[in-house]
Parts: sequence; structure tokens; C-alpha cells
Amino acid sequence: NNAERTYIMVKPDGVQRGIVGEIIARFEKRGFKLVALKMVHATKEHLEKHYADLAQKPFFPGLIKYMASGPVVAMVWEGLDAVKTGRMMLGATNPLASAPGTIRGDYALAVGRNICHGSDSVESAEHEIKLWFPEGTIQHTLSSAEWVFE
Ligand code: DAT
Ligand code: MG
Repeated sequence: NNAERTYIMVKPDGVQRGIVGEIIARFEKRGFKLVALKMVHATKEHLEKHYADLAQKPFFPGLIKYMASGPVVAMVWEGLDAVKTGRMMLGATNPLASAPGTIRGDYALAVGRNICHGSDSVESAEHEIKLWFPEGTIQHTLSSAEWVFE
């Protein structure tokens, strides 16, 4: 599905370490279309909604504190198989298990400082896009699309 969308977020450590441009560049060059982008210093309440599925995990309080420690860069990327491909580009949750060539595999070491987020299913992508972009996304056509897709 060429129009599948995924929610990708550069976490506070990715912003602090100057990896925002690198992450954007990888999605851009791969052929995905950017349809929403903003910098947000999220509240703990907002992040608790984003990570609601993990509320019972022992690392949850630390995760929320880290995610609220500075601004994040929130994005929606659209393109063929965007959710699964986005997860592949991010790498495994624990950077020690992320393959070299993936974002986490190239720039991170610790599971609690893994610099980026990507939706894990089409359903969670739609949920996360609504949570982070209640104002909606941008409808536009890239002229490169006819060269990226057949
Ligand atoms: P992912 O971000 O790959 O979707 P997840 O949804 O299971 O992974 O967890 C969300 C974030 O929580 C993850 O990016 C980093 C943190 N996290 C996960 N497992 C952890 C652990 N065992 N210890 C510390 N932080 C963890
Ligand atoms: Mg997840």
C-alpha cells in the first residue's frame, strides 16, 4: 500500500545528539513522503497516552521521564509498507541487537536511549498519528513518486 503511513519520532536523546537530520534524510532518500513534522516538548500525560500499552512495565516511569526530558521531533512518513519498513530502518528495540546500517544499530547502544520511535502496526500508527497530529497531516504529491513507485 503506497499510502500507508507511520509515526516516526526522534526522541530527546536523538535531538540532543544532533541526529534529527540524519533520520529525516534516511526516510527521505528511501522514497518516503513527509506528510507532517513538528518539534514538541511533550507533557508526561501525553507520553503516558503514547506509551499506554507499557504502563505496567518496570521501566515505564523512567521511560516517561526520559521522553519528557526535552523536545522530540514528531513526523508522519507515507509510502509502500511504511510501518514495517520504518521499523526495519530503525532496527531492533535494543540497540545491542540492532543490525549495523539501521538507525539504532549505527547511533545507539542502550535500550533506554535508543534515539527514535516507529509505530509497530498500521493500527498503532493511525492511533499515534491522531495523538500527535490532531490537526491532521498535509496532503501533497511528490513529483518523484512516479520514479519511486511502479
Ligand atoms: P519499540 O520502541 O522498539 O517499539 P517498545 O514499544 O517495546 O519498543 O518499548 C518502547 C520503548 O521503551 C523502547 O523504545 C525503549 C523502552 N524500553 C523497552 N524495553 C525496555 C527495557 N527492557 N528497559 C528499558 N527501556 C525499555
Ligand atoms: Mg513500540
